[in-house]
Amino acid sequence: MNVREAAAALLGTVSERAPLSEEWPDLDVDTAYAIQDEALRQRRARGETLVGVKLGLTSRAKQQRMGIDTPLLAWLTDAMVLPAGVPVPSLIHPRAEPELVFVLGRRLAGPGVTAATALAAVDRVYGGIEVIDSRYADYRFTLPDAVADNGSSACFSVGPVGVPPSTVDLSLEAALLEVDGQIVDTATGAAVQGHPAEALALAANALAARGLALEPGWLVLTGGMTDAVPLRPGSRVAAHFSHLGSLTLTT
Ligand code: 0L1
Ligand code: MG
Repeated sequence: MNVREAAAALLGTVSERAPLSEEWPDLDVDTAYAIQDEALRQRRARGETLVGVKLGLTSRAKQQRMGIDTPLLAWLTDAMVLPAGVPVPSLIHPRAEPELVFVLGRRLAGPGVTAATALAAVDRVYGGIEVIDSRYADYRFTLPDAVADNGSSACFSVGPVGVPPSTVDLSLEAALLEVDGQIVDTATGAAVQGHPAEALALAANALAARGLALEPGWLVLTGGMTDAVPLRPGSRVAAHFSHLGSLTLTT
């Protein structure tokens, strides 16, 4: 299997499959990002538009759940945007997680980006929910597997309230995660690398190592604040943020 074949195979996966690393045992992280980039190329060839990036595995809750302590980056396209009120499409085994979402006002290029310089490039911050859907059975994978799978991305929804980042303390911004009316988890922005701007800086610096930058207008999902919860048929998952409003996903 080569990079192009792996990207096409993962893009075409509609039910659980074995981790890529089982048939490609020496798959490394750099090759996995090449697979991710090739999958983006194939998505664009079929008409999708790049709208930003997501970080994954930026909180301890997520790292402990997945047994991987290295954050990852993945691409977001317009096909992944779930407008308010639109039900989550049928997926393999979706899980939902609350995230803080930045919209960039200007280009942010590493290396050497700090949390402060990162935050200065942000136009607005929103609350959001990401729906992840690993193509791998039981969400069991190595870091290269998850990178190749574009960070388990499926779709995401951005909440109704966007504010300039200077108007809220994002380390203290709280999210309550609710499933069918029950609060199942809580976290503040500090769960994400100490401050979500640290995750944004991490993204800019990691992209710089690949000769890329974060572009104006891009969305940046900074990573699940809590562990992700299964999104079962008929259930409602809501995230309530302290200053950034609420949003609800249904199936
Ligand atoms: O958004 C995420 O945190 C996903 C990272 C990839 C691993 C996973 O499926 O949790
Ligand atoms: Mg996420």
